[in-house]
Parts: sequence; C-alpha cells; structure tokens
Amino acid sequence: ADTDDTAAVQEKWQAYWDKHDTFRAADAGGDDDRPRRYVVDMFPYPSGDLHMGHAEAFAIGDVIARYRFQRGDNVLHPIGWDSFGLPAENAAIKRDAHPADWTYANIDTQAASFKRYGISFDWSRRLHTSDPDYFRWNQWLFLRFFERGLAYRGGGLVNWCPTDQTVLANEQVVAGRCERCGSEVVRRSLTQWYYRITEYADRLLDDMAQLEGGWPEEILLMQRNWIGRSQGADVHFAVEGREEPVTVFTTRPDTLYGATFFVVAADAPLADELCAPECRDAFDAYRAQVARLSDIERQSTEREKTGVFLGRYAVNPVNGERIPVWAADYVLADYGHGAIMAVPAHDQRDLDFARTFDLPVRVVVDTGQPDPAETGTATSGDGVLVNSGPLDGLAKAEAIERIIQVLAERGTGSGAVNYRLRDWLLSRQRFWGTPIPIVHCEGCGEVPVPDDQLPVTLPDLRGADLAPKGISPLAAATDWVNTSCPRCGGPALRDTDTMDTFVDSSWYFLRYCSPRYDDGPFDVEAVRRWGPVDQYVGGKEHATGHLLYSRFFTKVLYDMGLVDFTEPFKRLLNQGQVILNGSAMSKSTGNLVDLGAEIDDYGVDAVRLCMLFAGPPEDDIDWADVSPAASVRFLNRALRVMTEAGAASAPGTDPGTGDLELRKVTHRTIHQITQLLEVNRFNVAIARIMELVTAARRVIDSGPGAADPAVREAAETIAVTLSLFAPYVAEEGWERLGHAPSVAIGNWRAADPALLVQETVTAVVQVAGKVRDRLEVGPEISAAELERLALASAKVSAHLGGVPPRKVIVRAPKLVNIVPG
Ligand code: ANZ
Ligand code: ZN
Repeated sequence: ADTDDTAAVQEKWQAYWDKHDTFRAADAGGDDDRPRRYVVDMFPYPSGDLHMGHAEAFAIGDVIARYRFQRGDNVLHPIGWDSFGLPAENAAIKRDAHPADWTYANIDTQAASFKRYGISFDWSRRLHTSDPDYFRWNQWLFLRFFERGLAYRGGGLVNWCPTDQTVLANEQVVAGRCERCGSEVVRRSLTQWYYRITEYADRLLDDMAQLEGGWPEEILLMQRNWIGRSQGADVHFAVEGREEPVTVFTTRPDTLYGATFFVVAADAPLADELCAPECRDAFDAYRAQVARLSDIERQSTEREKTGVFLGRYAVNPVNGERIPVWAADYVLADYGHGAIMAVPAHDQRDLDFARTFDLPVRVVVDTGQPDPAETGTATSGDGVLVNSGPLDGLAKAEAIERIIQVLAERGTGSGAVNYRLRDWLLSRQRFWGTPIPIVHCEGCGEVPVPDDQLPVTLPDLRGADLAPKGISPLAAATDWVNTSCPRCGGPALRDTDTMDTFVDSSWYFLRYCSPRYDDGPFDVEAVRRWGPVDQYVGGKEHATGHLLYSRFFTKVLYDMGLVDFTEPFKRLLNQGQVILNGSAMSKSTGNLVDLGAEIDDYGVDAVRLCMLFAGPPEDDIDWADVSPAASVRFLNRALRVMTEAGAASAPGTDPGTGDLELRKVTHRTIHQITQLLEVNRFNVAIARIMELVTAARRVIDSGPGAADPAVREAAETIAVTLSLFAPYVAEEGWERLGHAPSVAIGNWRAADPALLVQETVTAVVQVAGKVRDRLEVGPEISAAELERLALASAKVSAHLGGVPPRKVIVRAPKLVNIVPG
C-alpha cells in the first residue's frame, strides 16, 4: 500500500467533512419532509484510546448511518462519552492523576481517533456525562423519581466489592464476581439508594412484544430470565409459638400435601428469630459457616446440602400437619419470602436435603415416574394428584387452580407472582460520579436539593486521596459536606454517595436530540421529532444492565409525559467481538492488535473493510484470519477503475449505449445491495461490490475500454456503494470521476427494473409420470411455493379430475411429480 498517499487522502477528506459539516443533522421541522433516521452507537468509556472492538462496533453503526445519508434521509448520528465511573477513577488513582484530567485527555484522544476513522458523526452534538450541564439532569431526574416514590433509601443485604470498596447493583455481579475487577463479591447489610425498577417489571416484560423482530431474540430471552416472573401462590404457615404466620412463595401450590418440612434462609433475620434456645449453639455455628460462603458456592447443585433444625414446627394450613422448621443456605434470604415449604418428592433441592437429613418424602403427584425416595430424582412433570385429600384425581393445572381457591377461602393464602428482578441499587461510595442531590437534616430527614440549586457539583479534591475506603471520598470534603437544610435552614449534611454511571447512560440518547438545552434534560419537542432510536448498535454484555435500565427510564419518562414512546430502541444490533488467534484480545497476555498501528500500516478504509467483510456483523472476527493487505489491493483496484473511467468520460454521460452485460451487473448490484443493507448483511454487500469492480475491469481491458458509458455507470455505482464501507477511497474516486464532493449524501440510486435480468428456471410438472405443464420460477423457490403453483395450474387440474392427489413429490426448483388420487 502506498501509505503516504493513503494518509494524505484521509487527511484531505477528513478536513473536508469537518469544514462542511457533512454529517450534521438538520433540526427543526419546517418544510424538511425527509424521513428522519436516528442511529446511535453505544457511547464509549474514555479509558485509553479506541481499540479494535470500538473499530468494529462503530464501523457497523457507520454503515447503517451512511446508508441512510445516501438515501437522502435526515440522519441523526451523534457521539458522546460515558465519562464518569470506576474505570476512569481507578486508572487515575493508579497514575496519581485527577480523574477529570485523565478522563478529558482520553476523550480528546478518542475524538481525534474517531475523526481519523471517518465516522459520520454529527460532532455538534457531542456530550460528556461528566460535564455539569449533563449530570445536572441526572440530578433533576433523580428528584423527579424521588417525588414519584421511584427513588428511595432502604436497608438490606447488598453486593459489596472488597477491592473497589463500593456496593454494586445485581446487574454488575457476574457469576458472583465484580464486573469491573473480578473480585468475589460479598454481602453486606447497608442503607443505600435504589431506583424502584421492580414496579415496572410487568411492563418491562409486556412491552417486549414491541421489540420482537427488532431486537435479537437472545437479548429478549436474557431480559425475560433476568426479570424472572414466576406465577404461583403465597401460602401462610402458622409457626408454633409465633403470633404471625410465615408466608412462603411456591410455584407448585398443588404439591402442598407433599410438604414434609419447612426451610428458612439461614441468613434471614427470621431464622434467628425462630431458633429455639436448645438449638442456638448449633444455629450460630451454622450461620457463621454460611457467612463465609459466596453466593456461587451456596447455589451450587453439586455441593452436599447443609442445614440445622431450629427446634420448631410449622403447621400445614390444609391438613394441620406439623412439619419441622430448618435453616439452610440453599434457601435465599432475598428471594420470595426467604422461606419455603419443602416438597422433596417433586423438588430436587428439597429431595437432596431430605436424603441428607433423613426427612420423609411423600409423592403427591403421580407422574408415572419411579419413586423419588428410591431413585433420588424428584419428579416435576405433569400427572394426577394423589395423597392430597380433595385434590386427588385432578391434573396439575386444575389442582393449582383449586388449591388457590381453597387457600383464599380460608384466608391462608392467595395466588401470587414473584420476580427475580431486584430494585436497582444506584448509590456508589466513589468520587467520580454524579452527586446524589439530597441533604440530610436532623429535623427534616432526607431533603431534596431544590431544582434551582442544581447542579450539585463535585468538590475539586485535587491532590486528595481518592483511593477507595468504603465510604465515599466526598465525605472527607467537609466544606462541601456541611451545608444548610433547604427546608428549615438548619445545619445539614450532603449525601456523599454518587450515582451508578448506568444512570448517565439510561437517557443520553434523549439528550443528543437537544444537547445544549438548559430548561430540562431534553427538549420534549426535539425528542418527539427524533425518538425513539431507529437503530442502536452495541455489545450484548449490556443485555441485563444498560439495556434494561434504559427501557425502565423511558417508561418512567413516558409516565411523566416527557416522551411519547415506551421503548427507547426500535432495533438493536449486537456486534460480535474482535478476537485474535481464537481467543479474546488482552493486554496482559499480549494477545493484542493495536488499532492505531493497523491504520498506520493499511489505512482506515482497509481496516474498516476487513471488519465488515469478515462475516455477518453479529459474528466474532478473528483478526488472524482476515487480510487487511488483500483489502488494500481491492481498494486500489476499485480506485483505478474510478480513476480510469473519470479520465475517459464526463459526468452525465448517458449510459444507454453502454455495454449491456456490464449494465446488468451494475443494476443487479444496486438492487441486491439495497436488499442486503436492509437486513445488515454487509459482508455480502461488499462481495457484490468486488464483483462489480471485476466486471468493470473486464470491460475496460477488452474492446470498449474505459470510455464505454457502462464503465462510468459502474464506476459511479462503485463510489456510491463503497462510500458506506470505505469512505475515503469512495470520496477520492468520486472526485476523480469528475463530481463535486461529497459522494456521501443523497447519491443512492434505484436499479432500473428493465436491466434486472430475471433469472428463472423451468420447473417440469408431471401428473402420473407424464409432463403436463412447465413453470418459469425463481431459482430459490421453496418446495411449498412450487407445490402451490403446480396445483394451481389449469393444465394440471384438468388431469386430476377434481380429486385431491394421493401424493405430491417436489424437487425444487426443477420438478413436481403428482400422483393422482
Ligand atoms: C414448593 C415446591 C414444590 C416448589 C415443587 C417447587 C417445586 P422460581 O421458579 O425460581 O420462582 N423457592 C421459593 N423461595 C425460595 C428462596 N428464597 N430460595 C430458594 N428457593 C425458593 O422458584 C420458585 C420455587 O423455588 C418455589 O416453589 C420454592 O419451591 C422455591 F414441587 O415451593 B417451590
Ligand atoms: Zn431541615
């Protein structure tokens, strides 16, 4: 590759796009009736320069945006930085720098890299979530949530990262470990701020119907499981010696007659309360042992079940049977009611426990399976109720309905729904985030900071020790902490926690619509015009975090009347990862490709082309398997075709007299690429451009030569289609073709139907072995469609005599063999 030339071409067009604001969205309605398209890439963390993963994700988003620009749509394709948060803070501590200095320096580096990478951003809308004029609105939204009872401070067991010295939301704990640093997460009892996302659990589930088809099924399934809606019943068990009954949640109330013991989570206060004096020592020892275990260990099905008897009995509300109450760690304190009725015959965990402690097993649903007490395998399938009094003889579903009725009549239970989803823990004991706009006053309690005093900015703390200590570093800034109560004027303290950065990213796509607006988080009218996002692009690691939080925020904003849609992202594309030699890239193992170096060696266009040509955008790309050098050769071939066509003919040449075969290839290419782009098959689209380049080269090198008008038509089509994938070469080629820049906007062409050669195949239709008809069909026709066409043929029905055929054998696309009835 001629790298000097490549670099010069890049700089030339970068400067051109900058100077002309080529990709700026046109705002304000007026008489602009072009379709609006809103394309968003998940914004980056500024932790260093852009890497190969960014290069892929943003190349994908850019194809989608550039395609819409080419179609003449009014496109909004913004960029910003998710610039608060732990990665920046940890890196700053390690380098002894202030998070702000480090963060903004990285943002500048990344911005320069994005420009070099040629992404079609509207730079005028750039935002940084760590800017006070952004996070001010995090605070404003927090206060609106607070007023609606959707933000609250509450106590309870929380996830605590001992390394980062901060709490974590459930969504940030992956397989029992801190998502950021990998440390094993422990549980602590703390008072923290929460967003009440559980109140929206049903809507988060139900509204997924709007996303079917637009979002990957995998993500919808992950969210469904994360929300984890279970339908069942609450059953109240009296416990001897306790006034109030203890409620359990069960998905199988039909098995109530099979409950042979009762289990309370060992770490729940209830276990402590129920423990009889003679069991105290054993229980305390057990509880201490449980506290040392991680959640992963507790829930492992391999582990031998452990527990202690609490010396008490619960009473089964339907048959008055006394069953022993145990404490065990396989029951979780924060799911359901933290207590269960154990039905060992039909629940494997209960059966394992019963076999360890020699507790009775009673079958109450006859599934035809062998006795669980003997096999050690619980039976959970459908069957007929037995040993269950009035339920005997009923099927599972009927029994569930019947028993819920009985419980309700007696006031000992009711139908119930339970969710796995927990409220979103949003406070963090760290510095680099949005301060929580609450003041604590001894007299007035939690007092919101008035709107006109927002933003509550961060104290400078330059030179202060920001290392995590378990309480927020803000607590050390006494001048900042000590304030007066907005309500009574007395002395008060600021809340010293900051918000989870996932708050920032839950609504940034709305802020882009009016990024400098300062009468609210966004201009409602601007969001009405642009929203919701037509296409969102980003990684699937955000499935149950950011993508769920954003949906929650949107619904709350809808309820506040600030947006007129209930789902933020109509379509979602999850790009694959860029890996190397079969495994994830990693700095620590040296398995790494440096984006900047690749661009230096091969140029931006070749790197982008490799990203997009390697496979469908959802698949991983192994950088060891792609060839940027081959991309360079192809781009040079394409540029030569455009250069030679440009030298041989002028823009506006009528292609009508040109080489017919080449014209057909050109128009088929336009037609197919248009279809391929609608379904994000970028790799196949690139293959079609490559074929077009080869076809044009053939005509240049044979008789008609470069002056053939069909060559110009092909070369212009190459420039326009290539502009989505390799924007620099495309601009350069377009200019050499004699056109005024830029190629990027509104140059998409429609294929001429007359030139779309209808490729067809002749299908032979036989009735009783004799050919009765011939049908011209597309080569990709399905067997079902071909059968339908054959049976609809008048010539065929004439030989069937109104009797349905006995058999139809279809070999698509060529043969249908009908055996008459
Ligand atoms: C009796 C029973 C019989 C159950 C049976 C299952 C099968 P999902 O689907 O996940 O919601 N359970 C309830 N609370 C629990 C807790 N805090 N910790 C551990 N397990 C708990 O599961 C609901 C079932 O999980 C409930 O239904 C309960 O066991 C158990 F043949 O009740 B079942
Ligand atoms: Zn007060």
